Amino acid sequence: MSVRVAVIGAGVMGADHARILAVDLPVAELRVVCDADPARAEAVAEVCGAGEVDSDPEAVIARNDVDAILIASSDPTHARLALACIAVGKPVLCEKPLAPTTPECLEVIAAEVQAGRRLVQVGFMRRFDPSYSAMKSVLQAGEIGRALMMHNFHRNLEAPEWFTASMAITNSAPHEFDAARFVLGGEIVTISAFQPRREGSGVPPVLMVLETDDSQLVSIEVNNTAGYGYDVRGELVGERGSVSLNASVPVRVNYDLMSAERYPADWRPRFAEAYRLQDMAWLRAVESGKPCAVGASAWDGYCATAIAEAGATALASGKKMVVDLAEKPALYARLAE
Ligand code: ISE
Repeated sequence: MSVRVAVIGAGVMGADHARILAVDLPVAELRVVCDADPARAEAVAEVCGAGEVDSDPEAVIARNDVDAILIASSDPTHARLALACIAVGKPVLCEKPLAPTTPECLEVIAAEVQAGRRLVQVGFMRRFDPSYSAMKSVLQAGEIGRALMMHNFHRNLEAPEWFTASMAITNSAPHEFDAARFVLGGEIVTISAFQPRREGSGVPPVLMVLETDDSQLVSIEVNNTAGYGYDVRGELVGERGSVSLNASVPVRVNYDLMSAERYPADWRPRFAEAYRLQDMAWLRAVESGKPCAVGASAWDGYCATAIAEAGATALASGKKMVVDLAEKPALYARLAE
C-alpha cells in the first residue's frame, strides 16, 4: 500500500521533504505540491515528479485522493493548517514550530483531544538523529548514571540581517529544548537567558540555562552568526560519566600541513538521515493508524513554544522565568518507544 502525500510549502524545507518522499521513500506517493507561489510549486513538483500542483492549501487538505499532509509552509500558517487536517481526520507532519504562540498550540491540542486521537506529528527531527538516539540509549542503559547536566551548542554559519536575539530563542533554540526534553525525559521548569556584547554586525549569541523538574541543568548556546559553518554539539554529563554527540563526517581533508573536516553551510546535510528516518517513521505511523512513539506530539510542540516564550521574556527582562505549562491531557501519555 502506498501513502498519498501532499506537501504544503515549497520553500527550503518543503522542497527537501518532497525530495525525501519522492526519492528515498518508495512507500510515499507525492501527489500534490502546494505553494502560494505557483512557480515555486511547479519547480519542486517537476524535480520530484509530483502528480499535481496547487496554491490553495485548504482545498488540498480536503482532497479525497490525499491520505496525509506534510506542512512546511511559513510558521504562522502551521496551526491553521494543522487544524484543517484534524477537522478532516488526516494525519499531518508539521514542520517546527507547531505554532509561534502557545494559545495557537493549545487550540491544536484541544482539537486533537476533541477528535479523540493524535493526528499531528511535529518535525523535531533530531529525535530520529542516530547520535541523539544513541545518547538517549546510553542514559537509559544506566551507563553514565543519573543525568546531571546537558550542554548544547547550536551554531549557524550566518543569519540574515533581520534575525533577532528573540528569534534565536523562538526559531533556532526550540530544537535544543525538544532534544533536552527527549533525551532527559523530563519537563523544563525554568529558563534564564544572557547575551555577550558583540562588536561586529549580526545578532550576538544567546546563552540559556534551563532547569528540569528533576533538578538537572541544561545549557544552550545559540550562535546564529558563528561565521564558520553549521555546527551542533552536545554532551550529557551523568553522575558516573558523560556521553557526547559524535556525528561523523565522510572525509578528512589533508593539505598545507593541516588536517581538516568540513562543516556544512546549513542543517540539511547534518540532519539528512534524521529527516529521512523521521519521514519514514511518520509514513509507517500513517499506514498503521497509530501515532509514532518517538516523534514529537502536539503536546511536545506546545512545550517547545512555551519554553521559547518564557526564554524570550527572560532575555528581555534579565529575569529567570518559570515555564508555566497547561495541564497535560491524557491523550498525550507517553507511548512505548
Ligand atoms: C532553522 O529554522 C531550523 O529549523 C534549523 O533546523 C536550525 O538548525 C536553524 O538554526 C534554524 O534557524
